Amino acid sequence: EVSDDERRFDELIANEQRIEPRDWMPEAYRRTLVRQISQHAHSEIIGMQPEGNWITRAPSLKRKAILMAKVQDEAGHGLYLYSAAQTLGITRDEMMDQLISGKAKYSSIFNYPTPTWADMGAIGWLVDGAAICNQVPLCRASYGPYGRAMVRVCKEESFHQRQGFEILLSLMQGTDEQRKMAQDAVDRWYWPSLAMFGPPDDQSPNSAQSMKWKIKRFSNDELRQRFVGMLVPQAEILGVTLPDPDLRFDDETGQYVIGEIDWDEFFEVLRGNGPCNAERLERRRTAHEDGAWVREAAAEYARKQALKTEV
Ligand code: FAQ
Repeated sequence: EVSDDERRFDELIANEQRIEPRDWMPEAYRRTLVRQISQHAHSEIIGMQPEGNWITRAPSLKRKAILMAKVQDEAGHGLYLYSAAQTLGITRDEMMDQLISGKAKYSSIFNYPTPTWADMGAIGWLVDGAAICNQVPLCRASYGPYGRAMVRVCKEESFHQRQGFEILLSLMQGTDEQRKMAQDAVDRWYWPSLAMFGPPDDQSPNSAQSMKWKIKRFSNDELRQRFVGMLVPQAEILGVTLPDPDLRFDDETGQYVIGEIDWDEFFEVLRGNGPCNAERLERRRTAHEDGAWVREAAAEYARKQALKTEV
């Protein structure tokens, strides 16, 4: 027996209209959104660390200013997304507890180290490039606050992607040593950036339902394909080699055929065993504890302001 509420929800989805916070929604839809949006928010916040590592060592004042702006954008995206998740009934404290206790997932990509300056280029080009491919369709997600948040986030991500490309381009026009550094960073980030799109479609338990609900618009493999198609001509311009000897364009299907992704490595990273998982979480935990006084002061200020308006 389908209730009136449910019928209306199904109609909104079928008509490409948006679900808003006060609308009735199935519990599972709410849960899926909280899961995806909070993981996305956590990714932005943890994602500040690999690049934060280079702010004090950027090679020029200009590079430093740009990198600082980018990392601040990521903080903004995180807060924006936490707010979107809060419209679904979860609190910021609950989400933060899930993150620092290690229960919450965040993107696998941020558990890899950034040993050289070229990593800033590779992150911008590959990681932000993958983020854009994944997030542009999310601008049309059926849940209003999430879709609208994605519009602004995507605009900023495209600036991030270009700044990464430009870092790599400068290095590739530099000395042999700089070119080697750029290629080495691309070699290390290429495969993990392909894994960002999530497991292959036949091992993606959430995809089918999320696509029915029009949260996701394309499957993980479809978006991965689109990403590789975007990278190939850009790699040519840069003069870097994508580290996949099996990569080729298949004229029959009109698609790129890519080599085998190391899914064992991906699932190990998800289990907490990537090269930097422990370090990333520890950093976040310490920052959270060090910031306790700010939260207390803000709460106390709010309490006093409320008292003032009462009299
Ligand atoms: N890492 O059934 P599916 C950025 C999990 S961009 C970790 O396919 P779904 C910008 C998945 O959660 C990065 N876990 O799941 C930036 C699920 O586990 P669960 C963030 C992953 O949700 C750039 C399980 O595997 N972007 O931050 C990953 O339908 C530079 C099964 O997977 C987003 O979050 C992974 N890579 O599809 C910042 C985009 N992939 O929850 C700083 C929004 C999958 O059942 C610097 N999210 N899992 O326990 C999405 O589009 C989707 O959630 C997917 C996964 C596509 C990530």
